[in-house]
Amino acid sequence: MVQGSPFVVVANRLPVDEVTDDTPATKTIAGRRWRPSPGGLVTALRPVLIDHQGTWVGWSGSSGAAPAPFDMDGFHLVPVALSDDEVERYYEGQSNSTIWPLYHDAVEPPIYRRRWRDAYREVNRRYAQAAAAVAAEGATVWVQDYQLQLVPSMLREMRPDLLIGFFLHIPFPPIELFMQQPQRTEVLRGLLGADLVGFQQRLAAQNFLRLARHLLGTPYSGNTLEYEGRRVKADAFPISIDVGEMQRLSDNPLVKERAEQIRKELGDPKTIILGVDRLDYTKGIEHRLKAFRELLSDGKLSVPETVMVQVATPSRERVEHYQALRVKVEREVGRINGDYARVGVPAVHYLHQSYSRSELAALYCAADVMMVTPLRDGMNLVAKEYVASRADHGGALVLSEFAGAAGELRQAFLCNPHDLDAVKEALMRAATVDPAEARRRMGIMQRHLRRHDVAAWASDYLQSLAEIGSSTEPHMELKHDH
Ligand code: ADQ
Repeated sequence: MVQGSPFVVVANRLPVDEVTDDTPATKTIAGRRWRPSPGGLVTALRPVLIDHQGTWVGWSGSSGAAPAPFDMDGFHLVPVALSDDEVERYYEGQSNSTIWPLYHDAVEPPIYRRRWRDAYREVNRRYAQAAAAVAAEGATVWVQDYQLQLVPSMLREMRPDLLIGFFLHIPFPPIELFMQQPQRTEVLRGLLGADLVGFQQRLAAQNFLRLARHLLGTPYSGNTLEYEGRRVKADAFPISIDVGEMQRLSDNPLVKERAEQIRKELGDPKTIILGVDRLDYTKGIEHRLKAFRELLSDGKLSVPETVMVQVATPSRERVEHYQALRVKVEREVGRINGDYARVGVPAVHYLHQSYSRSELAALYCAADVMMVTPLRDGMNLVAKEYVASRADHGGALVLSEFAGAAGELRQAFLCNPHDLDAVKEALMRAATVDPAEARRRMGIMQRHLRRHDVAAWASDYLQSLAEIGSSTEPHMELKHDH
């Protein structure tokens, strides 16, 4: 363990999973096995972490005593301990039953509990302490996401020498919604501890600047505000995916073969409609299923010419809202299949499972229409993965206007997911689009993604943070030229 990292990432989770089997690429430390967990964030940050003896601070995923810090994949990992009670109150409670729904337009009512807020504060302090202990003098610390909104100010208090960034992966709500939060001033002050607060969209950065003026009377000009004698910048940095990985996967002959096999297994339909989401009420899965059912009932679509595949990855299964959603989605799937399936020919294939990257790529390659219709979403990486995997320029994307991705993927078939008729219309337009027009749209979106991948995202953010650093205290220089 190197003392004093010049670059520290702080996130709820470490980019590793504990495994019990003998899977390859695992590392055993003190009798426990770890495997790197794939993800855009770690892919983008790995080169920066490796170049700068970086450290990642986060929870290991299992409750109880934290494992000792260890090295993996070329950088250091510092596990933070969470007890069962803290997992329930900080993670399932305050993070995923209060903040998550509130920041997603309150599409489910947020639940407010004092004991959750207390745990959130205590746990945020623990992450801040871990980062403060490991960061070198003048280091850059990048805090990630809604679970850790108090970390920037706590960290600044402990270590005023640090350059602190924060990035919010989910939407930032308008003032009227944010003001519901009993912890509102504390959260805002927490975020203002950062030098740069990054959001997925410009509108979110605007919401933040306006909120600071409204709640604390903090003046701002452009996207910079003055707070306690410091400058804090709020800006948009739309996150992206590892475009190269997705293209390589979809070019792989085994993936191509698997895509064909999927088509066959589905009965060689004319149109395959695909949805891939975490099973989350923000993703609009129920609305999408209803739109499909109505189109079958209107006679505009029929089985077996058209089939739908809905992958709904298990998620936050101990949280009440998620349990209720699962029941509703499965009831809707049952209803559609009850009315429109035949023996051996389901109308909807519903898969409540996780898949490998290559199986996901094969599904994307097999899908004629991809439905990404969240009611609200910070970005939505699935939409970008689908586009990146269609180097053949085939397929059509139906995309919600309420996904951050809609700000970039303008050639998708955009729709308002709250308006069932609009979802049906967009689905029909995508299913019946002229192939030349579909290719033109996909080509433009592909070109956009090639220039805006996740490495460019990380580099833009860190560049912007470094510029703030060089105009204030002397901070350690961080190169980010990948
Ligand atoms: P999420 O809400 O989790 O992310 P999303 O951006 O779509 O949503 O990312 C999901 C990821 O999980 C994708 O990379 C996808 O491939 C993967 N995945 C989905 N189903 C899977 C399955 N069955 N098996 C394996 N992998 C699966 C949050 C915000 C988003 C924001 C991201 C990144 O809610 O708005 O885009 O963070 O900032």
